[in-house]
Amino acid sequence: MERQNIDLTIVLATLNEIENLPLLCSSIDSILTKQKIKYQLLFVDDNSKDGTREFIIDYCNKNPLSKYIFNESKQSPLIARYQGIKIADGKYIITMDADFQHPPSYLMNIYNALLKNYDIVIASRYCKSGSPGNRKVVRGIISRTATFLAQLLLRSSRNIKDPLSGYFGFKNGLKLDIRSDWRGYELGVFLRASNNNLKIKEIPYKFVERERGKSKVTSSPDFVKTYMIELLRAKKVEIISYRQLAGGSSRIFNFRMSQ
Ligand SMILES: Nc1nc2c(ncn2[C@@H]2O[C@H](COP(=O)(O)OP(=O)(O)O)[C@@H](O)[C@H]2O)c(=O)[nH]1
Ligand SMILES: [Mg+2]
Repeated sequence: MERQNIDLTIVLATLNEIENLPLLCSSIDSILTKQKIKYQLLFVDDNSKDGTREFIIDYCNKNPLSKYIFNESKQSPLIARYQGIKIADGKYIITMDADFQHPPSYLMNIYNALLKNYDIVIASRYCKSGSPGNRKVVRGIISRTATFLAQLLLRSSRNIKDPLSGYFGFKNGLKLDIRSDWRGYELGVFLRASNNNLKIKEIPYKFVERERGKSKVTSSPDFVKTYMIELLRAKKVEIISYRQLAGGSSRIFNFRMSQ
């Protein structure tokens, strides 16, 4: 498939999202079709058992630009998104959650900002006019603490108000240093750590609570441990990336995004 013919790829990591996915896809379809954007949905599913896979197969049969990867065991949102990005055909890529916590009504704001020549456009809960919504106090504390740690540790995330937003778009072809055996959640952190001198914009959005289906990430028992390891890995990626800018080289990664 000729990548340049497709304007936009939307990468959706899914794990048992049958209560949300059909509705989400039709909402995305109606927004992007109205705007005459040539797009593909790219699903990466980790062995859902609730009918999500059957829906994805049916959707891709009806929408031949769209495609999917089915993993036979649970990977993680980080790796699922990474796998999707590697085979994305769009000139631009947007990653979003499949549970409506990232409302599709902001897709065009992200896409239009990308067209203004930004490398990355982040839908941000914490920039002016953005909002984290009515989340539970505990979830708010976890999110703010995790955000603070990313800003503290990573130079490439320091000036980003919402460095852990999973709702963001970027130009296809940016470098992305991740190992396929890493587990984690925050692809945006690695994307910024892998590249230097990116033009980044944050645009406001209102995060909403999940209404259907179950959260898997924040409720997972090893969430904190996995996130801390992930941050340290991103730090290493960042150090190597800055070192390369200064003239060195490294070969620790077992695969890289191709242009
Ligand atoms: N492929 C894949 N998708 C996942 C996995 N865990 C969560 N997701 C998807 O990633 C998105 C965010 O997950 P969610 O559990 O809602 O995260 P939370 O809102 O931070 O608790 C949703 O679209 C999930 O279906 C996973 O292990 N593999
Ligand atoms: Mg969620």
